[in-house]
Amino acid sequence: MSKRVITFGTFDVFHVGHVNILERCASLGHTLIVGVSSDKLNFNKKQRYPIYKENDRLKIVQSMSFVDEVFFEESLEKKREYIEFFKADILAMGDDWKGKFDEFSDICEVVYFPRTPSISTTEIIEIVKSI
Ligand code: C2G
Repeated sequence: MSKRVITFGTFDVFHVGHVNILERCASLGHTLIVGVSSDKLNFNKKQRYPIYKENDRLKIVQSMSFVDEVFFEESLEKKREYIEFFKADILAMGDDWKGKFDEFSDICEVVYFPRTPSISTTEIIEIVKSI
């Protein structure tokens, strides 16, 4: 059966860990929908804006061959609405979120993939700062 997969993320300073998770998410179904968190959501969450602006982050994610649909995730509280609106059969995330989205297992399958080790946006920013 053809399945619709949804995932969420900031995807700031896009790196291979982001490619890997999107590739893994895509492998679960025939359509991959990605919610890219808005600049405002990030500011509210972390009191700082991402390095890349939301339109650029969205464009980078959209350009991946295995991504079919993108949208801005405006609120962390709207996951259920997004899952229902996009008719997702599966919600897939990296395992730093393990258990956090199990509440949605009444409307879709919830899958967590292992994170790619030794790379993160925070680490890249720290390395660049120290050069
Ligand atoms: N990721 C990964 N391996 C890494 C880094 C990130 O698998 N080395 C995954 C994360 O687990 C996540 C996705 O890449 O599934 C996006 O990560 P971030 O850009 O850090 O986004 P995040 O802060 O997790 O935002 O509603 C939830 C938020 O929008 C998620």
